[in-house]
Amino acid sequence: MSTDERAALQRHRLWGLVDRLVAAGGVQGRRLKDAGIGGGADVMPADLARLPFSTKQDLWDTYPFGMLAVPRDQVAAVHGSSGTQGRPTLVAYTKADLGLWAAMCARSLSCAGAGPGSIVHNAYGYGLFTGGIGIHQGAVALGATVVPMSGGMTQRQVRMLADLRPDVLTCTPAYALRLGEAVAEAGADAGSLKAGLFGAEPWTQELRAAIERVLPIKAMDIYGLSEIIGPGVATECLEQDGLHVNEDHFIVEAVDPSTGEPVEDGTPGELVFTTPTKQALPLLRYRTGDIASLERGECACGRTLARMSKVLGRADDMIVVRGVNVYPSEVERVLLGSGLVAPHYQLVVDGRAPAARLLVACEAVAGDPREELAARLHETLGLTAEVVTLPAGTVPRAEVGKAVRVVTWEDGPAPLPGLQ
Ligand code: DLL
Repeated sequence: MSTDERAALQRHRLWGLVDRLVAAGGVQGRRLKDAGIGGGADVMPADLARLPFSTKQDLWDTYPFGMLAVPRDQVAAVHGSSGTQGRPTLVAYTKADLGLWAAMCARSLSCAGAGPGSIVHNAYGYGLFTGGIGIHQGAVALGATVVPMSGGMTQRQVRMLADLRPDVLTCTPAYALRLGEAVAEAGADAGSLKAGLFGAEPWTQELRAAIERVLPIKAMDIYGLSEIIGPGVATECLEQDGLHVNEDHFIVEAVDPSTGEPVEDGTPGELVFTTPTKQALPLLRYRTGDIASLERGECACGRTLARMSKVLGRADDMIVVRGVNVYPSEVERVLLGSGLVAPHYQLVVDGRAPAARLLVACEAVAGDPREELAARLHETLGLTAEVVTLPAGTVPRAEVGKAVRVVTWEDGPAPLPGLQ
């Protein structure tokens, strides 16, 4: 679709969304009225940046069903995320929303080269988490064959990879790495795989290279969040040059996280999404907390959709050590880029002493890389950290769910054996 055509579609859909929110009369409708907007006709596309935001706090305040824009009996499914801060975030879908979600995940799979008849080995967790069921429905909508593995039981996954000879692997990037290792350990064959669609957690180009070394695939990034729909909000194509945002259904902006003002294309900002076509839980300018930059302009694949960079980190994942702000993915880039350690790591914030210490736990591939890595972390990130090398295979691998990159050590035993 040309960008002009899409802009017209977005405008039309945005008006409809504003009408529905005002009519539903919930927190978002009230905010619109307070801003002097009585309906869609009052909104010009350029006005998007002055419409009110919505946040995760709104979902928590109205938990579980307070932000529904349809009667409760039209809700066909609920999903959500367990939430790192211990509070669940629940989202609702009508039948039409489930259809939209399947179509978006089908698009993502086809972006990665899958098509009717492809076999998709789906190792995202099934359940409330959107990864498993979202990709599953997308594969079915595409006319592919889905193998609903869910996470964990790695030996069985290795067996299925060899027996069913899938074309596409879908799971978290950390689990892709674990599976790749397990295939090698078992001397098994994963040679049928051509592509992987990995997301649900931040991962760097360096981790991509590590995955592509252990599995015979092109590793693509897929992004999404439950509040917006789940996986299928944005995906890389085979060019691996940014994630195409499905802008006809998810209007994207990047804003300065502290002021909320738009940032220029190419500048990292907090991603903000508007969902003009969702029914059960339509969101206006939802603040994701995810930091990435946007690019407009056609991709070599021919798609005209805006592209987002890989997510640099979540605003609330940032660690502050002695005044230096770092995202775990920046540490990942230094560690994996060095070639001195295996691609598994965990950061331990030791809060037992008054001045927090940062320990970087990893596994050396040869020799003792501790001094060298500490110097590189200091040089590249300005970060003072103690690098700790653990025996091969002992840094925790994520078998189920999202990789835990940062743990805190308050009182009690060390979170990883061998730390002091
Ligand atoms: O993680 C949806 C998903 C499932 C996306 C499978 C991709 C694949 P939530 O559990 O609600 O939904 O978590 C959403 O995860 O705000 C980001 O912080 C992070 N995230 C998701 N995808 C990526 C990615 C699913 N590709 C939160 N890169 C989001 C970096 C990601 N972070």
